[in-house]
Amino acid sequence: MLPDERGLADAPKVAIFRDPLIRRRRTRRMRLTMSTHPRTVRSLSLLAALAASNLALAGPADVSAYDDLAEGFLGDAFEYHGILYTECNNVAGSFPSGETFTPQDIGDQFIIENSTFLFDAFPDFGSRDNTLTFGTAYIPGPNLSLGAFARATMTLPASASHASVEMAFYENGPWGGIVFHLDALRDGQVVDSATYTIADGGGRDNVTTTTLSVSDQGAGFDQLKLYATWNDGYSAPRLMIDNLTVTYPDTTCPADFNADGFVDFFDFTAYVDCFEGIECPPGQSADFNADGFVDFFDFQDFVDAFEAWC
Ligand SMILES: [Ca+2]
Ligand SMILES: [Ca+2]
Ligand SMILES: [Ca+2]
Ligand SMILES: [Ca+2]
Repeated sequence: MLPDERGLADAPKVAIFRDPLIRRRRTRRMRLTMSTHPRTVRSLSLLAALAASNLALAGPADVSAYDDLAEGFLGDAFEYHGILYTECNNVAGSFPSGETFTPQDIGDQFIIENSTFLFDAFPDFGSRDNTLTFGTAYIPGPNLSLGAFARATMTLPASASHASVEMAFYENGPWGGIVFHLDALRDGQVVDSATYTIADGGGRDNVTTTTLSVSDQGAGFDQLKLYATWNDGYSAPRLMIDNLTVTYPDTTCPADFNADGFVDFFDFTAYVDCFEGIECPPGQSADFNADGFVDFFDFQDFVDAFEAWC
């Protein structure tokens, strides 16, 4: 059988490790060789540096602009750019004035709002003509309504390293002092959080904009929670958002052998385990150079890729 006719994923390994005695001898030899190989020594030094930095490999940012969606109600959950939007409002809370609201008061709908007039007034904001707003209502056509907003959850299709969201809202008057929060979570635990406190100057219902951003702090995150609080409870300022921008790690890097978006010690051990025939990450083969054979050239090529950090 020619090398090209072999199944690259597992056939070479089977051929090499079929005899258990050969496998044991080979494994011992590989361990001995790897521990003394100069590239391995350099890589172990590199591991220390990577452990300190543990930076995600950033891919291109994905921007949810909402401009290709039709104006109208999206329901209490929807999916866009692979992101699942849920938990819209549906909570009780209060305003700085002491007034309270029920879930029914603020509605639970995600809404695409054609906001052309807003973009005329704030040309640097988001991307015309659509925004995402919340609650109970929208105004068909270029005019707009900033909906009542208490909370929303955005579950991401993959672990992300950075996210930002542009926000347009009313400040001053009854809204002054309410705090917007953007939390980034991994497995339900907050890994980063950003806040913005609504101004409490003169007048009321002055439209203004801001951007909240979160980063992964080295851990990656898979969920965003945007919400508004007053006095440790929910509040319901008026809000529309645009250009939710999420940066996912580049998982096409060959040295990221376990495909988690980071090149670190775990990739090194994952490759060694795979190379020794113990266990390979899903979809991975120890045949790193894809020539149909698993041999020391694969180990060298992996170390080269690991040292180059892709
Ligand atoms: Ca509109
Ligand atoms: Ca837009
Ligand atoms: Ca990895
Ligand atoms: Ca090979």
